[in-house]
Amino acid sequence: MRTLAWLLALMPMTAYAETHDVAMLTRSEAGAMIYDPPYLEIAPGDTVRFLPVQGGHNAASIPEMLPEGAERFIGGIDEKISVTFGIEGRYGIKCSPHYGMGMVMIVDVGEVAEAPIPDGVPARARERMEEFLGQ
Ligand SMILES: [Cu+2]
Repeated sequence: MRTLAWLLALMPMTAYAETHDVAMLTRSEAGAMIYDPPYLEIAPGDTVRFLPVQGGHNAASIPEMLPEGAERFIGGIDEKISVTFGIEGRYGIKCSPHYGMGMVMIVDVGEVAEAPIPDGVPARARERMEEFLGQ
C-alpha cells in the first residue's frame, strides 16, 4: 500500500490533452479523396490537426452532424487547421469540394450514443461513414 501511494503521488495531477494528426489526401493506398485516418475516437479537450498533405482539400464541420453547443468550423482549401473538441458527441467532417465524392470523416469525442447518419448526407459520404463505423 505504501508503494502504491508513493507511485500515485508521482503521477501528474492532470491528464494532458492529446493532438491527433489527420492527412487530407487526393489518392493513397486506402482510396481516393480521403482523410487518413477517416475515424477517430478522442477525449474531450483533444485537438485534431488537419494537414493538407496533398492539394485541393479542406476540413469543415457538417452542420447536421455537430453536437449541440459545439461551434462550426471551416478551413480554407489547403489550409492547415487545428480544432480542439471540447464538447462530447459525434462530429461529421467534410471536404467542401469533395463532399459528394465521399471525402468525409467522423470524430467521436468522449461517450457517443449510437445515432443514425442524418438524411442530408450525400450517398457516397454516407457509405463511407457506414464503413468507418462498421454499420
Ligand atoms: Cu477534398
